[in-house]
Amino acid sequence: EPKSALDPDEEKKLTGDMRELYDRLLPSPESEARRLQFVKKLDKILHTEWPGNDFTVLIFGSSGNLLCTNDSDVDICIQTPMKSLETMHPLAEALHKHGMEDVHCVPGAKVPIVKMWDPELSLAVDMNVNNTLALENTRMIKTYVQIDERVRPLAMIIKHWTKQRILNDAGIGGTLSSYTWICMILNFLQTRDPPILPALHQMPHKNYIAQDGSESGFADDLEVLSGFGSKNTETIGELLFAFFRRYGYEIDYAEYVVSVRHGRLLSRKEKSWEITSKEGQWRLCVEEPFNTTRNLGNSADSTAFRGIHLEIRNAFQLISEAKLGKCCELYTFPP
Ligand code: 3AT
Ligand code: MG
Repeated sequence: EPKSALDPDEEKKLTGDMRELYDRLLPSPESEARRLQFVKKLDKILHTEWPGNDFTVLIFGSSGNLLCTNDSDVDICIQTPMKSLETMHPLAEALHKHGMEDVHCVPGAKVPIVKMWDPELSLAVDMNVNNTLALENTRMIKTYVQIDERVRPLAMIIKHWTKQRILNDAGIGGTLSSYTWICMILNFLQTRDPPILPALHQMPHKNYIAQDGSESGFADDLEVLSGFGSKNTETIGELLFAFFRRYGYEIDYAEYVVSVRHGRLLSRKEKSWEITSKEGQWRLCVEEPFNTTRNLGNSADSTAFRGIHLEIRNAFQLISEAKLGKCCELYTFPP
């Protein structure tokens, strides 16, 4: 019963509105410059505090994968042989001393991180030491974004929608991280007919052994990859409509696992992620592309996911009437 396609004039309006919103979401050169300035500043702080040590400051997350907006945080990984920094406390102290505000360690996180606010550059920063895993998934996302020009506007708009509706806080909110949403978008584009994105892990590539010993690697030669989706002529408006239709009505969450690594849906059976409790069928399953035993959907329990699913259906309804503005309206707690 959900509408199967947009009317041509609605499609035109929606695509036009998306172009306009996308232009507003793109980070300004000034905001990009502030991010780079922060890297330089941090490098200087590290060398002042611990002279004679080796440090490499690397950007990952949305500041490195082409999907950030002006107000995205900066995700930073410090690579150093100085093991004592891995506890994060000396680092937090030093950063506070150099004018960072609201510096605090996040103990519950899977990887220890320090969060802070730089008042001089107006930047929120998440920082870790020697956790290089996320650098590879950042590079993977960036590669996918560069393959087809529809990926960036579509993903930035869907991310914007998740933020407005408060659906992207894997920590406190019990919803889904930006990274999980991005994997859902990539898999959606891999499974269009004809596909817009390939499965990079399934194409010939050089192997790469990550620092934790796990084998990773994916095809990354853009000369070969760009133009992959050109047989598909869908517009970004049609794709946004189809995205909400897919996750709102088409996927049987009791049966399937979203897999970017394989570029298709896997059955829960072939992953051995079968439902063990009644509650389990309502969980979203998204395979982490590098560490495939991890389910990125786990951050939302069944109740939280039911709420997310309702938000997706609500978005579908509004998008099927080409109401992009209404769809991306800020969530306010019901009075
Ligand atoms: P925002 O623009 O900040 O919302 P982001 O892509 O930077 O989007 P996050 O700040 O939530 O997303 O996360 C920063 C990076 O950390 C993104 C990804 O490279 C990595 N990451 C986040 N969650 C996971 C996860 N569950 N497993 C592996 N890597 C992750
Ligand atoms: Mg980020």
